[in-house]
Amino acid sequence: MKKLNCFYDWASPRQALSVVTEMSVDVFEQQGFKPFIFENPTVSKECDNLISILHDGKMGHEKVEVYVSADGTFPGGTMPEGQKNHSWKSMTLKECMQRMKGEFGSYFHSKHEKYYIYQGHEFLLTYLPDAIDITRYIPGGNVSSKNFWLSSPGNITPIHYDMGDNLLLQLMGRKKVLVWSPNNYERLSLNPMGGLYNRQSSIDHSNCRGDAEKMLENLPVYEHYLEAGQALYIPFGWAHAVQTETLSVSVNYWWDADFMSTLMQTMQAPIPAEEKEIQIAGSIGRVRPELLGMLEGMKNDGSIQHIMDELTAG
Ligand SMILES: O=C(O)CCC(=O)C(=O)O
Repeated sequence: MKKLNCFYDWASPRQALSVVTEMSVDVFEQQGFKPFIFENPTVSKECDNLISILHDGKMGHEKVEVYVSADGTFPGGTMPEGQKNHSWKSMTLKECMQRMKGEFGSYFHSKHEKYYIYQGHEFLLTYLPDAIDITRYIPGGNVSSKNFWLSSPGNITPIHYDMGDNLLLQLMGRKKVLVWSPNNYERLSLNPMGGLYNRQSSIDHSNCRGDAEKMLENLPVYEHYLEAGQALYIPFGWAHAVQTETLSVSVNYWWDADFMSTLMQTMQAPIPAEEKEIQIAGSIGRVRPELLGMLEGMKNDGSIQHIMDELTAG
């Protein structure tokens, strides 16, 4: 596993995330729409019984789609047809747990393969205690999807960004999470939306002595070990990578980023034009490479000034 993990070791300098214990919809704004941790003791208490919920009774008999990886990595996005290292397989949750523990029924790719209930369907959340539901804190309340994640130690979700704001809530076990600001798109070599490897980094993290080291060293990164009862806010467009440290259950909630209104507010804010794209990328964190390119073009041809004049008129 050491070989696959190397990019986690090199990313630096590490920054700590701020932790809030009192949550409300206003906290996102107070935190400048940057990533932060919400720590909730009620949730961790509720999670004490989770392992028996997963093993026993009806939940264990539910059929789930399991993401199977021959190399321990679990990339999302659109991958080429015929990917030999990755596939999806139907099985019960109980069988998935048995496979995670090494009690195989039959092999899929290799005896080293790993399993992930990856973005598992939201009906699985109905088995979980009501008290874990933190969607009441989501600004606007427009949750676009709720997902269930069951992962064994060593699984890696490589560097990528998502299309919405996200709360990733840890219910059991521990995950190591790295989060990069949108200022670092180029250094992270992120593929654009749509097309192959949609929003995934093309850094070959299995090539430890090559690209990964060069591209990630000296790149500031937020690092956090997400423990049961903690939720991580990942704003739209912030790249992240996750390594499961111990048998882990998480849920996540994606909601629509209020992207256009944030962009408008930033464009109208009384700051010099040349600082605007830094503001958008850095403090607000809702930007993507296409947008930076567009803003750059608009700055050069003076059209941002024209739009700002129109927006602020009257
Ligand atoms: O927990 C993981 O392995 C990946 C989670 C993730 O990428 C997300 O919530 O966007």
